[in-house]
Amino acid sequence: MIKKLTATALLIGGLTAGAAQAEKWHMPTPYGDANLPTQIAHEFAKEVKEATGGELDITVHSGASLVKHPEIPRAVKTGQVQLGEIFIGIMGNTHPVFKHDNIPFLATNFDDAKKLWEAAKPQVEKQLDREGMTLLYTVAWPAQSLYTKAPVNTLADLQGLKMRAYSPSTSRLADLMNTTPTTVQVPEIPQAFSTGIIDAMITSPSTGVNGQAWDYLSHYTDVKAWIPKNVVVVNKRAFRRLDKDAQQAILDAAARAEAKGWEGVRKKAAEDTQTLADNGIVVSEPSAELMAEMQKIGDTMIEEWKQEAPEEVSAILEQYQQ
Ligand code: PCA
Repeated sequence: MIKKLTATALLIGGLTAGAAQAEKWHMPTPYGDANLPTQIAHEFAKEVKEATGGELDITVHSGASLVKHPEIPRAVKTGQVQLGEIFIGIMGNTHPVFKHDNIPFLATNFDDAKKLWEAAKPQVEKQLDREGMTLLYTVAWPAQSLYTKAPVNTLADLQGLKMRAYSPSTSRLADLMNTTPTTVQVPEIPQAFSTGIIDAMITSPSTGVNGQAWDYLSHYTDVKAWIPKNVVVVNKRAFRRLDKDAQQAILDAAARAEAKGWEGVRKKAAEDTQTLADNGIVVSEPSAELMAEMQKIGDTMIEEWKQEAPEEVSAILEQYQQ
């Protein structure tokens, strides 16, 4: 434990094995080191270590190397690991409040996404707390757009295709688009395309660049349908066991991570869209017809979402639309 060891640990540190008193924490993350959220996770861990004089040493296990992504929420909840990073949308079946993150056309620019997050945050914190977890920070992804192997003018061009899904909401979206949802994790995207497991996906320019989308598809239609987020959560008991200084070090580093994420993602969105084009992908604006069709699906999904948890969802929507 870390309690009240600071002065002694620092003094003895020079003489004995140094980090002997340090508390070791493990932080699984879903995505690889090339991703902005993972880079921020590494910086977060480093800042906590520095601020606690090495007493709290967080190891980031990126790319789902320690815990598979769908299992990270449970690993943090049960205290198998002390903290972890999760794509909020994958918790959509745990409680509908997490679905605020993957609703098409509810928030499609970063200012709105931030506003939506502020509206959803109290509800999300409440649910996480019930699950034994405390929210530390979020990192947004660039807006989610459509990747295909042929141009798309209307939804009819997608009919019957196998569409990648990465959350309960995106499975539902694929259904409503008359495509077949297929769950594929990020590292498996290139192989899933080349073996015909999926024909299309909706994700960020960053994930397209990360997986070298130009190797297996040709068109990017910039529908900018929603702006999802990763959340970093800590096991409540593990956090409480820390002394006040260490807790504060975590909260301070988390606040910096949150600010860095919202700023960094804007730059990433522009850069990565350019990289797709530079590598030969046809980047185009969606047709008015495609947008109208997709927005209609978005409206349906908002209605369905409201019905799932009228009280919480209305609270989020009212706060957001204020
Ligand atoms: N990339 C991740 C989550 C959202 C994104 O842009 C993915 O495709 O799974």
